[in-house]
Amino acid sequence: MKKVYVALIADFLHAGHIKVLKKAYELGEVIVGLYTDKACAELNDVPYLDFEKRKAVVENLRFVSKVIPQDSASYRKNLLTLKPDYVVHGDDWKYNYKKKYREEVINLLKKWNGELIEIPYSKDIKDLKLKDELKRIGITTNMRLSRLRYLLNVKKILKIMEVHNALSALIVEYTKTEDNDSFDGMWSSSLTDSTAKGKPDIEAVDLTSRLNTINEIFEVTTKPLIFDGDTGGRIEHFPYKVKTLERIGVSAIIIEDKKGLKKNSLLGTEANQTQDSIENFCAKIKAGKNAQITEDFMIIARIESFILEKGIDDALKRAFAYVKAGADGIMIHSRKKDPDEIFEFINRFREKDSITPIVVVPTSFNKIRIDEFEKVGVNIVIYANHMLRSAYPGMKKVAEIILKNKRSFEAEKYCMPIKKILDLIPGTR
Ligand code: SPV
Ligand code: MG
Repeated sequence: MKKVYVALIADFLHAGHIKVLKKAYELGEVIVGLYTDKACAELNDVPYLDFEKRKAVVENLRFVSKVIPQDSASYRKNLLTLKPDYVVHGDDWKYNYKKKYREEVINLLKKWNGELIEIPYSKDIKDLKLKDELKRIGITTNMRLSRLRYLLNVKKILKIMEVHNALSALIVEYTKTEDNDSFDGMWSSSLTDSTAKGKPDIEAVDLTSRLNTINEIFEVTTKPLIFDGDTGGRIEHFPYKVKTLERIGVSAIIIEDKKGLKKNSLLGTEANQTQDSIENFCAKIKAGKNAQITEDFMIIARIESFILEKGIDDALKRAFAYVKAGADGIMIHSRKKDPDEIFEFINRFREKDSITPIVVVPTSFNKIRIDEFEKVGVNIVIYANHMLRSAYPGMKKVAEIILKNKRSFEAEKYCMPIKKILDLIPGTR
């Protein structure tokens, strides 16, 4: 009996998979290398069903004789162990981001005269299309809520992008690079949600209004969302906030250790802002954690010591106290261009705590790449205001041009063609 190897994610089993497995079965005994959740993450294709759930389905298919884990996007380890006579795959990987793994498979198979068999993939069974369909159908509240923790478990670092309305969120939902990279989730920023509503970032936009924005975003997207909870408000009110956010499917709230009238952190000491005591802030974290109704919701504590120039020892002392009080993550903020204080904090925090997720918001220290953050142990990077800041300069310019020219012709080149605007919205055509 010949040995046949097929690697699968099998999040949504479809006719394409069956076609591949059927061909493999005709060739011999089929061993499926099922990508582990981490291997899927390497392919930027984190499944909705975890490994065990996917395994339960695949191992019961009649074409499959055995399922083993493939713990990397590369086939190398499993192929060297099994030395199969055949590897079977859809021919779509000749052209897409999996090309490099295909080349590796071909070279490995040469070592024992194995053969790669490729099955033509018809357009209508392309994975991508199925996933777009799923996005159109939507996602359940629980699935969206729990997805942030799941992503934190399977990916080394998450990229979160600011959204302030449904259209900006659609852009975040669908933007993808050639190697299948995309944003992992969304940030509901207090700064940009307030600004989009024409109000200052001082907790003047109330929770109901913030929730309206989020509901509109959730209607058209599937990615998880982190909520900028400002100071969290009064300790007595905070438990209600947590429950409300959970109920609509928000994955996490970040609260900052300031008190009184909050002003935006990027104003620093220019604004009159005060930091809460460690004791009070820990009590707020605890009140939130006690109120939570799901296991997956996260309360992340944001430290403002650098913003208020209180130094690294204060920041670290607060970080450890907040984790002890139950915080599910620590966000350390800075408004300096030079990232030294941020990196020193991360290194010193990681010496004592290798588990608690660290969040950074590199608005000022914007030259640091995602891989550099990953190397030092950051888990979440939030691009906190870029969708809003990139959208409005264009609007301002066009408003001025139309007034000056007394017609819109001159402004046309700064506007997106109507057809392209329509293409931003799935289901328009
Ligand atoms: C926000 O986006 O509202 C934030 C981050 O809180 S910052 O503006 O840098 O304070
Ligand atoms: Mg904010």
